[in-house]
Parts: sequence; C-alpha cells; structure tokens
Amino acid sequence: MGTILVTGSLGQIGTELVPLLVKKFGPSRVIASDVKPPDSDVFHDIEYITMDVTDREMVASTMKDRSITDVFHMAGILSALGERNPELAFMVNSVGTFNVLNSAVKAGVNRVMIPSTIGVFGKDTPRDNVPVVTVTRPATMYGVTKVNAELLASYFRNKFGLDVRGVRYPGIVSYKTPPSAGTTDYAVDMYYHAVAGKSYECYLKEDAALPMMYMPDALDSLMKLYSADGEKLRYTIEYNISAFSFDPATLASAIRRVIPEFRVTYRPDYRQSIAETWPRSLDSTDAKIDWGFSPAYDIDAMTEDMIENLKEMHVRNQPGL
Ligand code: AKB
Repeated sequence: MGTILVTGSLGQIGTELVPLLVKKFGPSRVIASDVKPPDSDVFHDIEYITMDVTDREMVASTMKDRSITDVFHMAGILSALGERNPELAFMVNSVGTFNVLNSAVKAGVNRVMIPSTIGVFGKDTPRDNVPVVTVTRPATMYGVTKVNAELLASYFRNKFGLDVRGVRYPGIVSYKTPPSAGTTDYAVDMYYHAVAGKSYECYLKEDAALPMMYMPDALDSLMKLYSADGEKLRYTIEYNISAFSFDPATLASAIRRVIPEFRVTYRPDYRQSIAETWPRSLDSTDAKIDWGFSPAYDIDAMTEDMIENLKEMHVRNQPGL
C-alpha cells in the first residue's frame, strides 16, 4: 500500500476516520481532503488539500500526481440537506462518485471505499429485517444518488476490475462532529441537549424506529471490510450493517437512565416523511459471513460512552444550543 486519499475528511465519519488511518498507517501515508479548509489545525500532522469532488480535473490530477493507491471516498450530502438542495446532492453524490471511480481507474488506484446508506431503500422495500438484495426505489434525492453510486461501483468493478468496497450505513451516532444534515442526526442532537441540561424538541415522531450504530463500530466495520479477503466478497458497496434499531422515545429512555431529568417533545417535520420511507431494521448476516461484521456497542453502552465524552467536551459551550 502507498498513499491513502480521504475525501470528505471534515464530515461526520471523515473527522474520525482520518486520525484512525494515520494511527494505523502513519502520517506520511494519509492525505486528507475536503471542499473547504479545516477550521483549526485538526489534521496538523498530515497533508491536507482542498479538493472539490465535483471538479473532474482536480480529482484526476490529485490521484495521479500524488500516486494515490487507496481512496476512502467519504464526501457526501446527506438526506435532509439533499432534500433542501437536490442539485448539490446530485453533483456531490453522483457526479463526485463518478469522478472518483473514473480517476481511480485511470490512476491505477488499488482500492476505493465508498459508504452507501439505508437511504437507498424506499416505500416498496420491506420495513423489517431487510436483506441486501431487495427493492431499492428511494423517495429522496440522497437515496437516488446513492443507488446510483451503488450501481456505479459495481459497474467499475465489473468493467475495469477496480476493487470497490462499502457498506450501507444506518444512522451513525457520534460526539466529535456536531449534527448537521441527516435525518438520523436527531439522535446525536438529543445527547448534545441532554448533556447541556436542555430539553429537546424532536423532528421525528416518538415511534419512528430506524437502524443505527455507534461510531466506533462504524469505523471498525469499514476497516474490517477494507482489509477483508476480496475473494470472499459477494457485494460491492451494498453490505447492510446495523448494530440495533431504536425510535426517539427509546433513545430518550436510555438517556434518562443516566440523566433522569431529560425531557423530549415531538414536532415532526419533513424529515419524518424521509424516515417513513426507510426500514426499521436491517439484516446484516451477509456482512457477518463475508467479512466478520460484529458490532460491540448496544444502546446502553453507547449512551454511557456518548454522555461521558460529551461531558468532557464541555458541551455547554457549543454554539447553536
Ligand atoms: C442520514 O440521515 O441522511 C444519514 C444516513 C442514514 O445515511 N445519517
């Protein structure tokens, strides 16, 4: 392995993936990138470049000139922002993914990791224990572009032999990056409010159950799949993974076991209509069989860890609360 390029390094997953890659492979082997410069010196020990994945020339020359061998393509516009700005979602998620795959083939890249999402499912998909191969007819622009990314990944694998791998992530809970553009972000937001001693108005209904997982398991899964034996992989970026499912009321109860005074009210908005088109639970069996997916955190272990870490981060001083 030579040099790893990470796109979307300032996003929810990218922020935590980059330090993990640096720890694993060393600072000289990782180049972080995002469309904007970092706010502070978060990635001070490694090379950071400003790169827009929708810029074909920029993506192609970055991969070629820096002899990139591996790409973690984490740049993406999530579901809620995608509904507010469908054109941006199309450009980043579809055009950007095409640019990354096309440039990777031309530059002789060995492996490309691309996350997919439960957003590929829609109203015609079964709601419970959804298998990998099922109906993928999403209602959101995010879903449309991610189905497109799944098809592109398989096309580039079959046509050019490019090693492309990825998982369909459920909602991911994490504390390092404040919530922003997704439908499942309410979960992160709830913890931020609870630790700040505030009540929370939830934009999903209390019984809107969705598949979820904690960030350490999301990262561990990605790294397991990255180093898995390619011969054993039956799918490209379509592996379903999820650690558990919960609805807002269940999460609020889990938080109240640690912070009993925490209160939640419900005022569903357009994100409730998105959640209603997604499954309540996923079948992760194929990921377990093919590359050993095995999440460690349940909802209570995640809740204790989230609250402990958010308290340490002095969440009361975070803007926007
Ligand atoms: C979102 O809510 O848009 C994302 C996702 C499930 O892909 N977290």
